[in-house]
Amino acid sequence: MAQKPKLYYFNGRGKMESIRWLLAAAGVEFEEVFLETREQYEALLKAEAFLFQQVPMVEIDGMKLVQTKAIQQYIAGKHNLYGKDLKERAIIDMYVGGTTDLMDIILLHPLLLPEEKKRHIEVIGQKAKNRYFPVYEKVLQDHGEMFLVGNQFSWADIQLLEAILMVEEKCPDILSHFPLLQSFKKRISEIPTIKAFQQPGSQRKPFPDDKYVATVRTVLQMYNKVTLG
Ligand SMILES: N[C@@H](CCC(=O)N[C@@H](CS)C(=O)NCC(=O)O)C(=O)O
Repeated sequence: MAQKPKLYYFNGRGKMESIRWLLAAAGVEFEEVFLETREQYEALLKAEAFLFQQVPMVEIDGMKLVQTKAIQQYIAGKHNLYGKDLKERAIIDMYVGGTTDLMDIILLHPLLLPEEKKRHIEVIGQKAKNRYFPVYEKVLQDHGEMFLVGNQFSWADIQLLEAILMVEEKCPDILSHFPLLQSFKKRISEIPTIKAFQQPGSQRKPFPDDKYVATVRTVLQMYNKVTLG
């Protein structure tokens, strides 16, 4: 039996969460190694576990894969979540690029100074409402299928659902202007593997708290302030 993929990251969302979503949606069981201390991270660096001295790293099929996008493309391709041809893959990459950009804005949130967080939530809501969600609403309207690309469930659908849920955590009414995204969310959430990943006790991670931020800062020796500028 093939070994389960092993994910090396912090015990929190960050750049690994979309990889967890992808594996979970594909119905793949995985193991996790959580970085908790500087010593553990340095030992892994010394063992040359991470090609560019960075995580996420995923041990899968005899490889130690790094670079989030490369990891996702491999998993999506392997599990038939990456379109039927080169054109569909390009469109999936484009849609995933949009949701990644939106989620990258949200990833900053826990690192910001407390006095900047309220303004940042407004930025998240405004970017979702005015830039990203209208695009996916229009795609669903024009394309007229159950899924974003072709007529087949793909990585683009998984990541759009993840992005919707992330924005809703900070801006609960965000979908009120997007009826097709509302039905999309409902439909995709019903897919059994996705439903299971949203149940308590799954390997899905909660919104980062102060403890998570402190661990990341200690392990990476990252003591700089992050501000909205
Ligand atoms: N381009 C990489 C960036 C990975 C990255 O920035 N990882 C951070 C943690 S989320 C890290 O390991 N930082 C340590 C460092 O850069 O020295 C990817 O997309 O995976």
